[in-house]
This record gives sequence, structure tokens and C-alpha cells, in this order.
Amino acid sequence: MMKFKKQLPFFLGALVGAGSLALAIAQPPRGGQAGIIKPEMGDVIQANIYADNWFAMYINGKLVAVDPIDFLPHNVVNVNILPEYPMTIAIIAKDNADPKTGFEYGDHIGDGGFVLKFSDGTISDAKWKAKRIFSAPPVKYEPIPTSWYLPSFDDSKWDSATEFTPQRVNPKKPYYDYNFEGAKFIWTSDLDKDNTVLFRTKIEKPGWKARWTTKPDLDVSGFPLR
Ligand SMILES: [Ca+2]
Ligand SMILES: [Ca+2]
Repeated sequence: MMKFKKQLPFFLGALVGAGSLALAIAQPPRGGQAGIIKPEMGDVIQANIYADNWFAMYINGKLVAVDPIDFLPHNVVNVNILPEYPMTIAIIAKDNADPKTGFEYGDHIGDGGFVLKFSDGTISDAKWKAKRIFSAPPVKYEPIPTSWYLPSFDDSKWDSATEFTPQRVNPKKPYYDYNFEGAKFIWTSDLDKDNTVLFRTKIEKPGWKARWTTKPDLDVSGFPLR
């Protein structure tokens, strides 16, 4: 009897514990619905992007980031991304260049440069594909391919991106304030005369499954992209 009395608080505690566990399983989490798992901030990754001079980024066909400063100062865009793999990243990057002459600052041929690092380890490098759209001087435009930002687009005929050293691109201070370790500056083969370029890459994570089960219902497809 004494023994049982001694154990009683533990026994009751275990009973209550088991009860609340059963309750927790039976009840949906506060503010949620049964059987639905929502993505949380722990599922989110950080994206650091630096472009000389401007970029817009599409992930899996959706516009997710636009450089809010189109020319100067040179800035880093740091955004949260909820990743889903395979992840197709498509970038349009622009060097500051007069559309009629290609010159920057009057009579000077300026250079471009683009670097990206995600906290999941994704980096920009020569494995990315690149395509020139506007080069000058001499002024030459190529049409932007339809659906170039969609995962289904075939970029197999595009050139590989060319890597450039930070010394060559000469990034300004914000580049050094963020983590770009291991990431390479990329462009087409002509950092000076190719002024508008497209980049694409596909990040594979075999066996990856979303931890969350929710799908967005909102439709942003009518949003103006230009
Ligand atoms: Ca240029
Ligand atoms: Ca520039």
C-alpha cells in the first residue's frame, strides 16, 4: 500500500500525460485544420543576390524577387524563399547600358556581373546556362524566348555561364557584408558588351518531399511582369 501511495503521483502524472498526448493527436493544432501541415519559417531558406546592375528572379516559374534598385548604389537583395525541389531558377540580369549605344556613363563601356547564394548551398557558377539578349556596341538584340523562365523550357542549346573573379567584377561593399562563400560571379563570355542576359539552372534534390501539405489558393498569374 505504501509502495502504491509513493507511486501514485507518478502514476497519475503518467495518466494525465498520456491523456494530453492522446488529446494532442486527436485535436488539430491551434489555428489549424486536422491533417494539414503548414510550412513554417524553419522550412524557409535565405537567398543572397548581387547584380551589377539589376535582376529579376523566377523560381519554378514564379517571379519571386526583383532588384528594387535598378542602377546605383550596388545592393544585395536578401529574401526568404520557401524551396521546392527540383528548383528551376531563372534570372534576367541587366548591366546599366544605354539601349541605343550600349554605353554606360556617356561614352564608357561598363561591365556587368551576377552572383547568388542560397542557404541550402545553391550557388551561381559555370554549371548555369546563359544567353545574351542585348549586346552593344555594336547594338544587337535577340528576342527573349517565350516561356524562358518556366521549368519546362529547354535551355540545352544555351551556352554555359562564364565565371569571373571578384577582382574582375569589382563588387561594392554590400557584397562583402553578406555570405557569398563558394558562389561565383557569372555572366555570358562578354562581361562588357553583353548588357542583358538570361540565366537558368535546375537544383535537384533526389527524394526530397515537402514537409508541408498546404498549397496556395491565391492566383497571382495576372500580375504585370514588366
Ligand atoms: Ca556593358
Ligand atoms: Ca554596370
